[in-house]
Amino acid sequence: MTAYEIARERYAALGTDTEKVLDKLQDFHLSMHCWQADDVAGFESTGDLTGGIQATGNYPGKARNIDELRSDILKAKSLIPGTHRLNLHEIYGEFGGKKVDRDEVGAEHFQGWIDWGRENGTPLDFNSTSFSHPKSGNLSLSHPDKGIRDFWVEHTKRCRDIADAMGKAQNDPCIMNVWVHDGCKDMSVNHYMYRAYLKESLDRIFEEKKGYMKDCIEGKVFGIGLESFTVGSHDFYTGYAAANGKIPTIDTGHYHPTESPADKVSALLQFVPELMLHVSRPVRWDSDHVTLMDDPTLELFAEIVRAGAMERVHYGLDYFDGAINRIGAYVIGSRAAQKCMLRAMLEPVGIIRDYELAGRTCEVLTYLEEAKTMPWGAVYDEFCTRNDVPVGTGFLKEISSYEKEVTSKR
Ligand code: RNT
Ligand code: ZN
Repeated sequence: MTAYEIARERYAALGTDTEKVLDKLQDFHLSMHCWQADDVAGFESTGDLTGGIQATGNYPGKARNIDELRSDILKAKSLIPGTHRLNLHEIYGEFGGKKVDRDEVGAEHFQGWIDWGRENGTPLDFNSTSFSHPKSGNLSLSHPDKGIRDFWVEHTKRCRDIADAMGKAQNDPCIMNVWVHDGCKDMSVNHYMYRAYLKESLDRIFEEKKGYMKDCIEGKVFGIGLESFTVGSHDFYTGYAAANGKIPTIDTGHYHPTESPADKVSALLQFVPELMLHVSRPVRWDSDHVTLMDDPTLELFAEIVRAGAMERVHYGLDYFDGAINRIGAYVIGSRAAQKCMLRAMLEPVGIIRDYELAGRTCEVLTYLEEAKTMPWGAVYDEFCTRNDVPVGTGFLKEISSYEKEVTSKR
């Protein structure tokens, strides 16, 4: 008997059909973030990354242009089982060496990506980009100066047009995220005014109904350099999403350290249609370390499956570690997210639910503990084999030869 066959029997004894789970895992698509490949630099300018976020590390070989980025992403995808989406930011457009300001961008700058997505079986998602720009400052959509607000409203509206064009071309809605860094470094007394401006800007942005894209909005506890106040806090966006039928984005790095992102799932889904995830790994702050199969991520995916909400969630990744091999970062993080989803789907939740309802806490804990050491690893290995990608640490060899032949020469 193979390790998988043994695993299949052991799970069957708990009422879980691993074949069905493998089919569902095949249907589980991550939205891989394009920005791990180049530390969120983009192709617009060579300027610094500003606006509440920071990439650290100087590992050699980051992608310097669109061809390198595409090649790196395809390499990473070849080592990740299943089929996945690509999440682009506006600053990754094809600007052909011309200066295209953020309020001038259009779908034509993403036609190359749309074609690439089609050729490579990779649906696209999208993000407006309000950071790393001379007009960003500390405030963008909530700036008291109407001219600055108008500029960012125009940018974000154009991004929705681009997302709509992507969704139409791929015949699959493009999920567009709006995250703005707006906040204050120090004491401030105009909080109500900033939030009223943000609300008004969002109302203007979302005025036009779109058929092929979905809007999501991402809150945050604080941004680096903007520690004292965040205009787009979680309360703000939860209220906005619930009132307007928008999708909240749960970025796992965006909460107080002891707050559980997993606990948001069953609460938010009572009031909003869907959720977007930005799966990340905060180490002491929103440091965007590579996603691992750690407890908070396991819990997040378990909560989604227990809520029966797999189809109501979009699974974006959002980390950018410049300190390690960037292809490896994609592969490790994507595989970790898949393992969390796999373990969630393998959980013998039917049995545990019944025990819980019967007040049998001892049995509940016993089954939850046993689930941790069940042979889920053999099921994941089987998934890799069926998808023709290296099992276990096998992908490392591929990554080091790509490093030797490609990225180290940059
Ligand atoms: C920042 C947000 C945001 C960005 C990306 C690049 O804290 O998480 O999602 O990381 O848009
Ligand atoms: Zn995020």
